[in-house]
Parts: sequence; C-alpha cells; structure tokens
Amino acid sequence: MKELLNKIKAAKQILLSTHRAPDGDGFGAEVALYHALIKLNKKVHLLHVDEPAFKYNFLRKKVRLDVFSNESQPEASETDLILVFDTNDGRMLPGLWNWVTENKIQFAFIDHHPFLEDAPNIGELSFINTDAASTGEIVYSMIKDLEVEMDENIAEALYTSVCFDTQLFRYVKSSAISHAIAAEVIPYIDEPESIHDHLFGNIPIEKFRFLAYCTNKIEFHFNNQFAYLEITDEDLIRFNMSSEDTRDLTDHILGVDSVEISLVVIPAEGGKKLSIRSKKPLRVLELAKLWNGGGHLYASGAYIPADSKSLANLKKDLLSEIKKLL
Ligand SMILES: [Mn+2]
Repeated sequence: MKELLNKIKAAKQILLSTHRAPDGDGFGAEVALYHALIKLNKKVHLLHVDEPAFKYNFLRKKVRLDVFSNESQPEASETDLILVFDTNDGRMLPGLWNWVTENKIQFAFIDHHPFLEDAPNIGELSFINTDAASTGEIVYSMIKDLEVEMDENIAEALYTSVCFDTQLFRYVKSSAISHAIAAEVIPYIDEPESIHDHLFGNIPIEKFRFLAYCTNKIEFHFNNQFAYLEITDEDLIRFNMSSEDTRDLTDHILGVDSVEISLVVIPAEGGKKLSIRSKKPLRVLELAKLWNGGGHLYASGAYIPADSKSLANLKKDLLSEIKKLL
C-alpha cells in the first residue's frame, strides 16, 4: 500500500474507474477518492465503461465522469496512473482495459474480492484486502494515509460505499470497521438517511410488479434449501426491465428461512449471467468457478457466453452441483 500511496502522491493526472454496471460500492469508493485527490490538487476524473444508474445521481453530479469509447479516449501520455475499484479483473472493463494495457498505463486495482486464478495480471501496485467489507473501507484508510481532511463530499461517498456493500450493516464481516467509518462520516452528512433511500428505497412501481412476477417464478428444490430463478429475455421485454433491475433479487431470496443457496440466471449481453448467494458456512465461490466465474465466498457470479456448450444442460448441471454442496 505504501508504494501505491507514493505513486499517487507523485502523479499529476489520475484516472479512476470501476467494473461495468457500477454499483454503490465501486462508485462510492471512486467518488470518495476523487474528492480527496482534488483536495491534493491532482488532475483527476472518472473514466467508466458504463454510466452509473440514476439512483447514484446524488454522487454523479459532483464529479467529472467520462464514458470510454473508441471515439472518446483520454490522452494516454498525460495519464500517470489509473486506479480501478471493486474488481481485480481487467475483463470487467471491456474496451477500456485494452487501452490501459496497450498504452502501458500504470494501474492499480483497489479491491476486496478474492483473486481469480485465471484473471489477467493484476500488476505490482494493486491493493487487495479480502477482509474489507467494502471497497470504501479500503479507500477510507487511503484517505487517512494521504492526510486529507474529511468533508461532506468524501463522507457521503464513503457512507454510500459502506452502506451498499454491507446492505446497511448486515454483512460487515464480523468487524466493527464499517460502523466506525459510519460514526466518523455521519456528522458531515446533511441527511444520512436520504442515502439509505437513494440506495434501497427507490423502487419504481413497474419494477415492483416485475419483482413480484419473478418471485412467483422461483423454484424451490432440495427441501426448499435451494432457490432457482431463471429470468428470460422475454420477461425483461414484457416488463421493460434491464438485467440490472434483477440485482437485488438474489439477496432478497436468501431472506427465506429454509433457503441456503439462491441462484438467479439473468440474460446478459451475448450470453447469460449466474448470480449466486449462500448462507454461511456454505460457500458458492467454488461453484461459480466451475462456470469460469468468481466473486466472494458467499456471493459470486459467472458469465456464460451464448455459444457455450454448458448452456444446453445448465439447469440440470447446476442442480447436480448444488446437491453436492447441500
Ligand atoms: Mn464491493
């Protein structure tokens, strides 16, 4: 971490990024460091492969963010460093990552996900702490080390990050750090509860009806210990929803007392995505790896391209692997 902080101190122009379909953790962590780096007089902006969802507008409107495309690329020679949050896999930044590697731009991943054995090189500067409950937790300590004073902008971004990944302090990795950060930043935030609403209390009625439809579609197997839901393209079209709108569903299903593992199959660009959750001590990371996926021990995912052979018997294969776990 010390070497990374020295590079940051020495850099003039720094880009910040996160995985595609940015979430409250990755985006919050980026925005927090953005405001800190501005205070250190750095030239800094966010460079994404996707715009964040509208619910993050309260953070979005306060930063400079560009979306990467082949037509609009930053000047590589003027970029000293790119920091990528909440992933350690360049493939999660399609297009942008080629630009980084082709131009040999110095990079670091700042993340809390376990390494993937088959992931591309993560470089020497990266900082990964799988004990952190959120990427925001890591950025909090970076901001402390950089000796930047807390302010409202940094506080609300850090709070967003911590609230999002811990699901309002439900998943804190049995540590008090998330709460300690909250205790420090809340006094700087005008209405901390409004952040809870932005993140979790903003379901449009159309989406609520879609979620009700999906809930009805869930199949329960193995004495109701396994919940399986497959959402099709037709479902998304019928309700005018995107794959992103299914995101909260996986966690929600795990709220059923008998369910130990939940798995949602979602249409994704050029294929399907598996989103898998489990209750301790069952670990689903290894399961995701069987389909070339990754993530956390109890929350993982995989992407299966449409031309993959494994799609043909997907449900059958999943059921037989899940059966071994239960
Ligand atoms: Mn995260």
